[in-house]
Formats: sequence, C-alpha cells, structure tokens
Amino acid sequence: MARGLKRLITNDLTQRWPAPSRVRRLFAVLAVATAGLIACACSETPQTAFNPRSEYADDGLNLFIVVIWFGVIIGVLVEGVLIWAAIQYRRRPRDPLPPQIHGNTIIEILWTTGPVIVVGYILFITLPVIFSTQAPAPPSSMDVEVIGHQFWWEFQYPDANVVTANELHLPVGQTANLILQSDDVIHSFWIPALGGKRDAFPGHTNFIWMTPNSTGEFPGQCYQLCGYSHGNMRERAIIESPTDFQAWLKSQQQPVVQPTDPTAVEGGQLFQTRGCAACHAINGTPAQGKVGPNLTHVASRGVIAGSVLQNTTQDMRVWLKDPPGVKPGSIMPNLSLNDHELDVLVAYLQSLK
Ligand code: HEC
Ligand SMILES: [Cu+2]
Repeated sequence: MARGLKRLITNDLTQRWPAPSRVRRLFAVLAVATAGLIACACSETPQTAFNPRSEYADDGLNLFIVVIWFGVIIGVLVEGVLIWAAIQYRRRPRDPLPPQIHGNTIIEILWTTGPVIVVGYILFITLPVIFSTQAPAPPSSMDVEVIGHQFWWEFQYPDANVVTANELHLPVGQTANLILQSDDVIHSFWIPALGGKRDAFPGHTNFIWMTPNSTGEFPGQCYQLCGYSHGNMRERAIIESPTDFQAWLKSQQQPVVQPTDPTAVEGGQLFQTRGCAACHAINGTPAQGKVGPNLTHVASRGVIAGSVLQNTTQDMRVWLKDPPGVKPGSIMPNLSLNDHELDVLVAYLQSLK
C-alpha cells in the first residue's frame, strides 16, 4: 500500500502496483468493514421514518425510496464505469502517449439530458406531495395546539379543555391538525412515524396534519437546535383506539385528585409554598404558573421532563433533586430540596392521577 502511495506521490509510473496478495487483503478489510456497517443497522430503532404510520409518512417514504433507487443505480453505473476505465486504460510501463482528444458532443448531450430527465422526474413526483402536505387541514380534523418550550412540548386540546405535556395522545383513523407555536425560541416538531418535521416559531403559527393509521407509541424529538438541552427535548405520540382516546380525554378532564395520604397531603402544601406554584399549574389549586408543564394529572403520564425520564418514584426524585443535573440548562432550577421535602413532594405528585 505504502509503495502504491509513494508511487502516486512521486508519479513514478515505472514501478508496479502492490502485489496481488495486498490488494486481496485490502478487499478483505473493506468487506469486513461493510459487513460491520450493515450489521449496525440491524438493532432496534423505533425512532425511524422507515416505519410509517400515517399517509403523510407513507408519502415521504415512497419519495425517499424512489430517490434512493435512482441514487443507487446511477452511483453503481458511474462508479462501475470509472473503476473499469481506470483499470482497463491504466498506464503500463513504456506505453506510448494515448491519442489526445477534446470533447465528445454525443457524450456531453447524454450526460446533460440524463440528469435533467431524472431530476425532472423527481420534481414531478415530489411537487404533489409538497402541495398536499402544505395544504390546510380538512375541516373535519381534530385541532391540537402544540407549544414548544425549552426543553419540553406542551399539548393542548382546546375543544376538550385539556392540557398535557410530553405525550401526544391521538385517536387512530382521525385526522389531527397540529397547530405549532413556541413559547421561546424556534423548535421543530418531529415524530418520524407520523410524517415530516415542521418548525414551531414564537409569534407565528405553523401547522402540520396527518391521519395516524395504527395504534402504538412512537418516539420523536425536537429537530431544531434550541439551547443547551435541545438533545433532551423528546416527545412521544400515543396512538389509541377512539374509545381509549375518549377515555383518556375524560380522565384528563377530571378535577384534580385531593390526596388523603398524610405524606401526600404534606407534599401538596409544600408544593404551594416551596416556589413550585410560580411555574406550574395544578387546576383547582392556587398554583397557576405557566412556565413549566401543567401537573394536574402528571401521574397519568408515562414519562416526564421532555420524555427523558420515566415517571417512576426513583426518576421523579432524581428530577426534583437536581433538574439541571438531568438536563443541562433546564429552566427548572435546583431548589435544594432536602430528603424529607423530596419524599413528600414525590408522594404528592404520584397521587395526581
Ligand atoms: C422557575 C420555574 C420552575 C420552578 C420554580 C419549578 N419548576 Fe418544575 N419545571 C419547570 C420547567 C420549565 C419544567 C420542564 C423542564 C424540562 O422538561 O426541560 C419543569 C418540570 C417539572 C416536572 C416534570 C413534569 C413533566 O410532565 O415533564 C415536575 C414533576 C416538576 N417540574 C415539579 C416541580 C416541583 C415539585 C417544584 C417545586 C419544588 C418545581 N417543579 C419548581 C419549571 C419550574
Ligand atoms: Cu427544541
């Protein structure tokens, strides 16, 4: 190999290429590396656009596959001809200078019109998808207000008067019109299984709509660099049967649970006096803060803190103890809660079903 390089650098074309055994070794290394790369693609990757669950996601994937196949065919053709020409017409020792030519009209016409036809075809199939996915949502769709915050997503169901965070519940088979806004900087909403990405701006309303076609939980994440914990700004879509969705909406409309367990009662009092109420709302209590997620039914969520923690006793405690330790740059500060305060607050929050 080194000899081959030296030969290239010094342009000493009289030396021979490396012995065939070295070439074979190089190919073996390349083959192992390729196999390794392919094997990497076998692990479980739920956050993928290759598992479309809405007509929007189907359209995107179909376009992608057409473009990829064009790329593969053209890539193999061009590289194949290139490698073949390089080997077939390589300079051999003491070869005379080959005939010197300039330009070839037929070839130039071919390699100009070929790409124009391919790109024209891609444009032809892409434009209708751009127009259909940018069009306003059909009037029968269900509105959900999606608000980006550093570093979590808020979901409001205006018709049902429900507010939640991190988990977007949608009924299967019903078109959802997501009305996107931001409370601070630019974020971008993206759940690959449901469709493309779309930015959420402060002071400007965007929308994205799709009809989920199967039930399940599908992860996503903010796709616009929005601050220190941008990478910790995740979300998930929970697609349910219409009955399950209605039941969920109903449970979210219930008035807040009044705890009876003395530990939770103490936690409820502490919540109002320990600064939490300045940033969080719990409907039906004096807490009406709007900086952080609405906690009225926080115990009914599977994940917290922008979906980076599970909603378990342990994770909740980890979060309350040191939010910026979990999410650098978190707007919720470290409130230096002591062990007892942590115990009673966790007990209270876990009672808020
Ligand atoms: C300065 C405002 C502020 C204060 C004070 C505050 N929080 Fe928060 N809280 C937030 C923000 C913002 C988030 C979202 C953080 C994120 O995910 O990046 C949050 C997240 C949470 C969450 C996770 C909720 C979810 O659904 O993701 C809980 C639980 C919580 N806070 C409880 C408390 C408690 C209990 C207190 C009082 C001890 C408190 N917070 C004080 C701003 C605040
Ligand atoms: Cu963001």
